[in-house]
Amino acid sequence: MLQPSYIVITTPAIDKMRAGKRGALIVFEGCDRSGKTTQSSRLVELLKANGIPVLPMNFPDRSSSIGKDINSYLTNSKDLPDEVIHLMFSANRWELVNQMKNKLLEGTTLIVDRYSYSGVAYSAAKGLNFDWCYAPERGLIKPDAVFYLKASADDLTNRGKYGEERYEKVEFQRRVGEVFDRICSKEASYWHQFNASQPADNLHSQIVTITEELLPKVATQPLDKLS
Ligand code: T5A
Repeated sequence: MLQPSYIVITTPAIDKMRAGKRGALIVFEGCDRSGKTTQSSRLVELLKANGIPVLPMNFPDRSSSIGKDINSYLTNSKDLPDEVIHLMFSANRWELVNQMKNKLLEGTTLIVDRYSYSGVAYSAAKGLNFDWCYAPERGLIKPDAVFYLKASADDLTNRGKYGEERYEKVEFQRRVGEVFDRICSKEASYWHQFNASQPADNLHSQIVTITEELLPKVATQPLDKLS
């Protein structure tokens, strides 16, 4: 059993992870301010404390040149057509696909704050065609699990700093949530939905339970692609 981050332990499951097996690709998704950063950071710290090789990632990765343009768009200092920014978000993931693959095959678990599904949800919520939005994501690495933090848009507006970036508007977030719900029902075999309005500690415990089962299970499975 994974222990709280202040206790470092070794169990058969962890020994197996250390034996050259691949890492897991775990993605956090949800509307703005749903608690993805809080929960993904806590999971990273827990895995590290248990000696499991882990790397946190987040999309958009604002450090690359594409990422810098995305940042200018999100902070309203640059305008781009919806189709263009959509493809830039996707390109921002493709920039890192080889690095992600290598890390996973080396045995490192990746905990990723937003991925392809955010790309689809935010652009489809603007009115772009769902299948068109999904097309550039095909071929990227398929996550082993997606943790979907779901809360009402009204609840999330009350959280710190809401409203600073381009998409942080209640009506828009409601539409984004509807697209996430649609993806969640379609991809139910590896999506796990959580009530993001519950206390962060409860949420963390539920996420840990699923992660604990997932890591040894996927360690011997080949990587899959989004199709
Ligand atoms: N986007 C992204 C696209 O359009 N296409 C794409 O392809 C991609 C990848 C930036 C924007 O880009 C869009 C989506 C976004 O609009 P971002 O940088 O990830 O994406 O921005 P946010 O989702 O807004 O990320 P945030 O860091 O702002 O929110 P988080 O990570 O969901 O939430 P977190 O953990 O920072 O928590 C927010 C607040 O809530 C509190 C925290 O303390 C904090 O104050 N909180 C809770 N409060 C009560 N109960 C809980 N359980 C709580 N958990 C956290």
